[in-house]
Amino acid sequence: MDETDVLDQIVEHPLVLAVMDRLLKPNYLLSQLQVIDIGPGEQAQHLHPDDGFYPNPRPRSALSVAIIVAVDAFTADNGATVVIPNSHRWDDHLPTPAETATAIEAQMTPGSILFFLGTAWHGGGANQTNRSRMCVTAQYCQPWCRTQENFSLSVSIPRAARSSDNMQRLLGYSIHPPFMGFVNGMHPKRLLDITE
Ligand SMILES: O=C(O)CCC(=O)C(=O)O
Repeated sequence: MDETDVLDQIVEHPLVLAVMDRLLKPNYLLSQLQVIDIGPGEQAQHLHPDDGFYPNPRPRSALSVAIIVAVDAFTADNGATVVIPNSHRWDDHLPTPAETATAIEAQMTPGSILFFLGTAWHGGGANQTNRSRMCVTAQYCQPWCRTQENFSLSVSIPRAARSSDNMQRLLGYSIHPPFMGFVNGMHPKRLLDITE
């Protein structure tokens, strides 16, 4: 078992994929997968949109969608993620102090999921407690975008071969029509057949 196998069930949870199916084009990709632990006394993270590194000017449709799954309860004082409502519609400006003041905390019970578009301004909150606040976060992007983590290099072909069809698709064993993602002129899943 690899270290992140346990997270597959979150990445490909039917509820999560159902939302991604609505918001992204077929054969969207897993862009990033992380565990984030905000320790006691940590200051609030700078607010940011997750897909800001794609240079296309705003306002625009989101090129990615994020989930944050609470492992610990998210509370007002332990670093719950804060999100600025409607900021996914903004142009390229930075949040003003008045806009920053409208950010709301995503208070969640363990196991709850926060979904937000990659264009939405958000950040980890300040942890004013003496216990850490852990979450699992994943980002999914349009099938024509470059992913943040290069999963086609970091996940071995044998490991991909024993993953589910959904995971294989999310890791890049898929084609965005007419032929983005091909390998040697063939569908990339052919690589997995050869391994088997
Ligand atoms: O941990 C969180 O609440 C948010 C983290 C985040 O937005 C990030 O690391 O980009």
